[in-house]
Amino acid sequence: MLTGADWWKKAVFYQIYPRSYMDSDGDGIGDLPGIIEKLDYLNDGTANSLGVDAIWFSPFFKSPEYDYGYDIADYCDIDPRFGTLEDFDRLVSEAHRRGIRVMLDLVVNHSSHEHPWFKESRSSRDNPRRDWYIWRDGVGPRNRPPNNWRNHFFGPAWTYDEHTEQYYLHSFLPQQPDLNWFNPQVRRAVDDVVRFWLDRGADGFRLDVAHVYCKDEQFRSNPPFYRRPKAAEKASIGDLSLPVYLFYLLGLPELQAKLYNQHHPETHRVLKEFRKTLDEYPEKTSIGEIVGQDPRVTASYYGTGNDELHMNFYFDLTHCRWKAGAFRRAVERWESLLPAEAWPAYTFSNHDIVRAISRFGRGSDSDARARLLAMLLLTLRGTPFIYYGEEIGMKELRLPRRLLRDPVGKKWYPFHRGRDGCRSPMQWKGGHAAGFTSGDPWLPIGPEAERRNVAFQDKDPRSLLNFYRRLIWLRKEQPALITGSYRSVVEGVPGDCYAYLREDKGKRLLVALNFAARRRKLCLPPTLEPSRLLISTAESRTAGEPGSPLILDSYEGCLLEL
Ligand code: TEU
Repeated sequence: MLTGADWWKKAVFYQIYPRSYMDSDGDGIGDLPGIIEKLDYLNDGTANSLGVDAIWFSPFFKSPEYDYGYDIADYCDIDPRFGTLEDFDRLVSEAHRRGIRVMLDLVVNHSSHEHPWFKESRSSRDNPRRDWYIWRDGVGPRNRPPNNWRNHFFGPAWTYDEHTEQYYLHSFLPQQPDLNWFNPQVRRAVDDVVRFWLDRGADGFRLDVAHVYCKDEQFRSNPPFYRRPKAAEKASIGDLSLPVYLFYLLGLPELQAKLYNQHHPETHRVLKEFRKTLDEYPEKTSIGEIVGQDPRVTASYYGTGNDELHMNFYFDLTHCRWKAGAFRRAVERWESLLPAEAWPAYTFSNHDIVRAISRFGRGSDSDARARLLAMLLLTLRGTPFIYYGEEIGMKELRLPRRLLRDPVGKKWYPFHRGRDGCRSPMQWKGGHAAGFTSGDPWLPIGPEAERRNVAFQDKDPRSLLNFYRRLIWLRKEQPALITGSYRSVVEGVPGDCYAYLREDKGKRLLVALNFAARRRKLCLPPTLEPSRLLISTAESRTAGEPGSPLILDSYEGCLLEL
């Protein structure tokens, strides 16, 4: 197991969506015993396994599943669909035995409306837990919601409760009431939850929508989207994919600039307290899901002097157009904005967005592009997060409306099919339900499962899976890829290629990525002449002599020693 206070900087993380990973009891829903069965696949200590060092689990706590686990009804228990606390303990010890750390999803902007805290809170206006959530009177003769805030999925952020004749706030579904982070008792209760899991062996947390915790205390209405403050560091139009740019520009789906219901300064104080608790325990870590239009704001969640979150996702990279320069500029922007001691984290996929291979892929180019992205992800300076199935090139599942499970998809279909498409069951082998369950899987199996599965790719040395394995194990032996500095190389590099140096104690590695569908020649300056090829995405190229000038095949990426 990676040890030391900085283990997470050296680690490769893997995200599991527990509902969809492995079902051990045939009910069509993945579970903890199923995950335990697959831990050897993730890391058995040899290069035959994927070699990941940590898993982030999307929530498996007690939940009525209006938002599939992101609505929690008991923070300190496992949902019976997934198993028991004993299964959790076994998961931790079996994972640790294999050198795999365990990261839990902390979803505390809101709870489920079925959480006992909320049930008490809504029971009467003078209940001691009333102020644990955010209750306001309606306004005007027509008893309108307290302000114009919209929730992040669809519709108003306020729901009227007939029983006590007040509105409560929910930044997501009405079944996800927001906790009141200005209440010190709430902070203590969440701190207890954090300690409960740390004491039970968890190695850290991913913080769900941490930028939303605290809201304007005066509950001012948000301005319309066209009056949004200018974000000086926003990625240029050319660098973001068009839908994402429009999403930002129009403040979709709310058509408002979320000025007063996110990124409140008090949230930073909350996160500093959270960090103090983590620091009482040895070797713990955290990563924030901070969504913001301005990367300077996202960067601020590292705190001052690294006293907030250990890492924050940088989603700009996820939303780039397929252009070498767009990726390069996005990385450079993040590198230049981060405080010196802040550690980047990168990902291309998660349970909320279209799978990268389908988002970036074009027809028959998809697999080559997926390999290139793998090389980028695993060679940048920062901690890589792989989403389950990414390593076998699982593609987005496209569902008709009647089969959608995600409330976001049901609402926005056909403009947005929701998030079911990236949550389809892990594809283990050919045949029934891709080996995920002996029963009926809760979501259909993704496309091309007969070859996009673990068993099939395990046997093929040229498969994407084996490429991931080689790259991950190679990374472990190259300190320059982990602690080394990052520097873009532009001289002699064509515009549709992206190259960078990773340097550590005199050891210099060059990463050269060709984003074009055609061959490209790199005329590198003599000081950057590669001497040895470590690995290429193209199986036709064998390790060793790099050749000069360096010619990259279509979508080829090379990792070279200088
Ligand atoms: O996501 C927050 C978030 O902003 C995105 O969900 C986004 O709004 C959405 O995908 C638009 O389609 C986190 C979790 O990752 C997500 O799964 C939860 O649904 C959400 O918080 C609420 O807990």
